[in-house]
Amino acid sequence: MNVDQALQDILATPKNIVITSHQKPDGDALGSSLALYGFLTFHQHKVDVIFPTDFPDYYNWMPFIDITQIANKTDAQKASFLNADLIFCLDFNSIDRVEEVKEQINQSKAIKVMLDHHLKPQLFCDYNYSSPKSSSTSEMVYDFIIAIDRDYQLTREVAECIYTGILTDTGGFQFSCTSNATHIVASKLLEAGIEPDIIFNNCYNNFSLDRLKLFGFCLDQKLKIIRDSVAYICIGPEEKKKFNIQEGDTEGLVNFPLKIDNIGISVLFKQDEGKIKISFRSKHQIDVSAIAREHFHGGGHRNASGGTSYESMEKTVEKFEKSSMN
Ligand SMILES: [Mn+2]
Repeated sequence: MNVDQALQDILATPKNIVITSHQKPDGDALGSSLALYGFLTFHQHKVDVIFPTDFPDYYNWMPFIDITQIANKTDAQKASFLNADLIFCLDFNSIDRVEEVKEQINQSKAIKVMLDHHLKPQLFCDYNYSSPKSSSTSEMVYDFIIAIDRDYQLTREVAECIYTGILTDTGGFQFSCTSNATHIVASKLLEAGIEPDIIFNNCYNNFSLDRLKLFGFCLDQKLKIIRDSVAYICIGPEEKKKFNIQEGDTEGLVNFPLKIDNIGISVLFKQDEGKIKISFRSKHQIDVSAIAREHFHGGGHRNASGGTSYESMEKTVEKFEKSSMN
């Protein structure tokens, strides 16, 4: 990665920095933010990590997780944004993904830096590092760190954060975004002393009994298959109540229908307050980001995207069935 010399010069002396990432932070949002936090605080910067909304409890084991803040519009937090010299925007490329801190970012005179790997970036920062070829923003943070400080000795904590982001965004090194470079970075992280089995268990083998039963129920009772190749699951208030669904509990469910040989697209529709949250997954060359972008106010990656619908569940599914025809 080529990091502009001007930005490197700015970072050469201690600064006030805010790091933020997208709503409902996932492993990559958390991993990239916390890795960058570890690196920047090592270089004596004063850093606040502020997420727009809360993250699932099963990430509570992550290094530095205790220093994170959730957006609350308190005076202290407003001051963090206003007094920041720099704001890092990680793992999102449109200001609409950070509704809860949008105003603070827009009002702040800080220099803004985007590090992101999603398609179709909106270049809303002063420095925009967009790399859709990278597996994850965490992999980009590794590149960023090395570009700025060749001699930096990767700590185990920072390595654990980067590995978490890479692991979760590649689905355990299985998605097409996993590259030669991804594995080289992973090898550096292993050299820094991370234990991959522990991180894997923390990220994936962490279900509550309710959550496992929810998965079983959805696959048994809610899975619909159309045209032999497209699968979808709808989750409404009933399931939410029955299985006591918590934030993050449906994470990963959308991947299961892809285990069927001839299924190329899998979608999860989840009723939220006043809207339906949609996750899209696909195999091979099938591009679900176009469906998400063109029909459901969303976007993302070719094989993994997200969107939102403000119509009823029935109408949303109908619209999806039509839009996925070609
Ligand atoms: Mn990501």
